Amino acid sequence: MKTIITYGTFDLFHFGHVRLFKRLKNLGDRLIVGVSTDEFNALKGKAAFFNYQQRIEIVEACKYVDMVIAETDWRQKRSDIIRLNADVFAIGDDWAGKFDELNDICSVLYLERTQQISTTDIKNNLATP
Ligand code: C2G
Repeated sequence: MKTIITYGTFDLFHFGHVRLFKRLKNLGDRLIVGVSTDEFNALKGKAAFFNYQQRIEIVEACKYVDMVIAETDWRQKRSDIIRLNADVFAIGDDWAGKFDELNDICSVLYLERTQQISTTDIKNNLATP
């Protein structure tokens, strides 16, 4: 069984996230998603609209997702990949090159982001009178 793993905040879940998960699931048999906790988001300098429990409820409901784990630390990826026997670590290309050091234990892929959509754009558009 080929396992894919990815990580993110996934706030205001949108079709860019869905298209990422769909592509990731098509790469293998099992997709594991690490969802950033509210505390880790603070470390990332992000304030999500939905809290951690709400965001994992939404991500778990996505038909492409097989397992959700908590992302609490920048350094957990290596141990997660080993513990969960992940074959591929993949993430959007806004992170291109940032996780290459994982390529001694799994394939590392950076997938093109979906254009014209982002959580930030949604927030900004809703905030504009
Ligand atoms: N994404 C995408 N297309 C978009 C928006 C987002 O493909 N239009 C992808 C991002 O590239 C990322 C994932 O969706 O792979 C989640 O994006 P965020 O929730 O913004 O996650 P991020 O803050 O990048 O956190 O340790 C890794 C970090 O937790 C990633």
